[in-house]
Amino acid sequence: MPTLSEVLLTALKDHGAREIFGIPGDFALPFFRYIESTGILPLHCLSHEPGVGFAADAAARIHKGLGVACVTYGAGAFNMVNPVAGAYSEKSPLVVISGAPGKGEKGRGLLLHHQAKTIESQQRVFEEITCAQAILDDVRTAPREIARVLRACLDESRPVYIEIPRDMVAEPCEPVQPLPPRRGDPGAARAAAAEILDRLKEAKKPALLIGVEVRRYDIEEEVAQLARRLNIPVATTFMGRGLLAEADAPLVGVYMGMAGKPDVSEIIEESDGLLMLGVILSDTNFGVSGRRIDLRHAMLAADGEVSLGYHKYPALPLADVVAELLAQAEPPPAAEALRRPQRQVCPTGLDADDAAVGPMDIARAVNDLFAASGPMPIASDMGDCLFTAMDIVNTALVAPGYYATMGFGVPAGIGLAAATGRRPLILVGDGAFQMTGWELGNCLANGWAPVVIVFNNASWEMLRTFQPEGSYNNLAEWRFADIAQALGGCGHRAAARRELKAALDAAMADEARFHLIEVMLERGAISDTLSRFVATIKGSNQPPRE
Ligand code: TPP
Repeated sequence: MPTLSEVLLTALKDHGAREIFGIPGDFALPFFRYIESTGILPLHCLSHEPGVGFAADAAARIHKGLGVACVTYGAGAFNMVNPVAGAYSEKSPLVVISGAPGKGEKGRGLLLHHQAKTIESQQRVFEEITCAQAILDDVRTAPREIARVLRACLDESRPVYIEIPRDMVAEPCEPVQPLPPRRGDPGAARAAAAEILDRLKEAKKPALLIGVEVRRYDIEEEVAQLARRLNIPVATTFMGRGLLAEADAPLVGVYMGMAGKPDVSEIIEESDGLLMLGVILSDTNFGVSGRRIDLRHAMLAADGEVSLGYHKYPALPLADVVAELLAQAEPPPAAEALRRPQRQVCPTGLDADDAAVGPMDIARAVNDLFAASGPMPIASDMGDCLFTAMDIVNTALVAPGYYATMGFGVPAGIGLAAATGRRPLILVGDGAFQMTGWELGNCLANGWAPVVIVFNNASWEMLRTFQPEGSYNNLAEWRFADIAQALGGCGHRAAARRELKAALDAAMADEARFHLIEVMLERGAISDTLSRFVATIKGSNQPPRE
């Protein structure tokens, strides 16, 4: 009979996991030995648990399946609370596996090292930010527990928590029988789809707004097909940027309300039949709309239910609704011209001169690069780099667009490299790089060679835009390019546009190691999108007028 460790690893693989990111500790070492000796899934060790969590989250996002982060009890797992909270809020199916004290070690009357308050404190903390939990302390129930938790992870597209006591890893255990995906009532799906299609038919200006769940449930192709069949314009939310990047769909761009492009805002805000698929109703996706969308009249399929105006169809998974919409939607009449909305026009043609680089020059340079060498998947941190990414041509993008944690970019780029085998582009501010940039030191040994653009404005610039007077927003000028070589990569400092172009060319010519391009930006030089975003947020945060 296999061991509990082998059973867990095989179940992870059967549920779509492709690799494990981790950092061991004594409570996790016995399980790590099994990860390595069985070779069921490759293991990538990083340097700090936040990096582990972000990398596994990004892998889950790009795989459209499970990401796995494996850590030790207490000091390791608590270090990962922030990335797991982010994955929960942004609906990323991340499996947290934590080693734990052995069953025989509990109840000795001694406090165990890494214990915060009680032995169960860690589990209780993670209960708040995961959708299902299991403690594998009984081999008779373990296969069912593993099946339940992994099914929930995929069905809800949220993190789950598995704790494995260190004296259980070698126990013989029956294999896991995977559970079927959760389905909705077919009658409810038919009725909801019929009602949605009726409303769309009645509308003079129907439109589709799509969000991250479309990728999480792997239905991008179906949604693209639906948009073509309905022949209506599609926008993505801020968080959904990158969706339908490779699909043939009437995509108009990213909806960001008053902070976005006016033509896209008009299509969404003036629609009298707005269908939102897999959209998270967050302030970054919607607050910037200045409440110009009347959510009471919009149609929303997300979070496992469908809301149509004042009534709901509960327990209806997004994939079921989309499948039924596709089954019922009639193709547009032959006479109707197929909508080919103009895709977003992104800035190109960097002048490689001696002028100082601004954020929009970075977008321009990257667009030129993608036009010449093909697009790369992008991992972006929070900060102006993410707003700049809105002017980069639509390509696969992972970013904390709603939860907005810093520190995501570099480890998420590593997650993309490990998960896809492709070379990613990482966009990161200097403040965020200070948090997790060291993880680049793990690239050489693993064969990852990201191209990293650090937006170095010696500042927490996003915060400065909200509160310009605070001197605490000034950062010291770290010389990031200089550390690249010591970490096994190659560094470039670019203050002039000519230097930026040369650095990108050098990075593309060398795929053997990571390239860190430190772009020197003036404090206060921000992207067009960030300046609109800040103006909008500042406006909407004003106290209501009497
Ligand atoms: N800590 C975390 C983990 N996440 C956060 N979002 C913040 C603090 C608050 N915060 C939001 S933006 C920001 C801070 C501190 C500054 C970001 O600075 P940088 O990465 O240099 O990007 P820039 O704003 O300069 O573009």
